[in-house]
Amino acid sequence: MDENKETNNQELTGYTVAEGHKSGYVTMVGRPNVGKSTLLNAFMQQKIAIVTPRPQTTRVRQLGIITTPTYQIVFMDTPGMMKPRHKLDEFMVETAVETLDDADVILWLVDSSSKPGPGDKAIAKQLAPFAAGNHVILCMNKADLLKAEDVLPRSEAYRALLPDAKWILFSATKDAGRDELLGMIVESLKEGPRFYPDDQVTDIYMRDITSELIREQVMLQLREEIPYSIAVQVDEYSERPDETVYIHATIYVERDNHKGILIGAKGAQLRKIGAAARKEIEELAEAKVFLELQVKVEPKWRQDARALKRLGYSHE
Ligand SMILES: Nc1nc2c(ncn2[C@@H]2O[C@H](COP(=O)(O)OP(=O)(O)O)[C@@H](O)[C@H]2O)c(=O)[nH]1
Ligand SMILES: [Mg+2]
Repeated sequence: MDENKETNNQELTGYTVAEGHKSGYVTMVGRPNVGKSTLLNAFMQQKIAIVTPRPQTTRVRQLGIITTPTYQIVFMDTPGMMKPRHKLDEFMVETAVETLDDADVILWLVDSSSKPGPGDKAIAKQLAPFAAGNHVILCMNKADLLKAEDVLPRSEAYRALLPDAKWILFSATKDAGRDELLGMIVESLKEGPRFYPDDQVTDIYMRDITSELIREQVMLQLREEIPYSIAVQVDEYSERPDETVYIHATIYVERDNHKGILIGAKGAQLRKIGAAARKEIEELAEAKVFLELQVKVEPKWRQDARALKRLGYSHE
């Protein structure tokens, strides 16, 4: 790196970095449920994004920032790419697609334990222009679920969809494969400045994580359509003088009968959701938490541009 560039970098972001320092934005895209958020949390060694066995858990872009003396990687976790059925889906897909142009490296995650489907083919088409520029790593995740005899044909089937991409077969849940993938990412980065302070790990605030942790419990504890048709708004998050945290949140549902199911007999279901969410929030906040939940019906909010905006699902 020449001296001019180093000066420019410092002027750009205000952080002093060593010669040869690398940096870049790395986005994680792919179909719902392939393990994008799991990989982000594993890289970060802490929970940034909520993870459930259900597809379409992630709704907004999440940042995870790793800083070492020699590089800074800004990971972007995105909602799964699929065919939109309503305005919320449209918002989620746009969120993922918009990161492609911002990214220095694109991680295309697929689930190697199942065959490539039409969804993977559509994404491969969208990524082709980026792969030609050498920016895409095909990350064949969940290798732990893959039978030995399937390894070769399966990885060849995925690689054929995007022949220009670099690739790796790994498990987001296993250290070895992840370390190798991190090595490939760092290799792909260019010299560049630091964008965030050394100790910043995300751009998400406790308030936002809180609403995500409540939504995660609804996704884990309820079935069928309900998890997809709820939104959570934190109305109050206050740290009190005695170092406890008071939180009031509203869970929005689309239908009266969903409200009934969410609350449960004598409020038992809502209490269960609240208790589990509170435990998770306490762990992150490192404080005793009082969590009050209420449920409100907001018909068709997933189709309502104004409701989407109020609930934070808008690009404006
Ligand atoms: N067996 C196995 N399961 C995984 C792996 N990575 C993710 N999962 C699981 O796949 C499901 C979806 O993961 P998630 O990270 O929410 O996927 P996303 O929708 O792409 O963000 C969760 O149940 C994860 O525990 C992996 O490497 N191996
Ligand atoms: Mg996710």
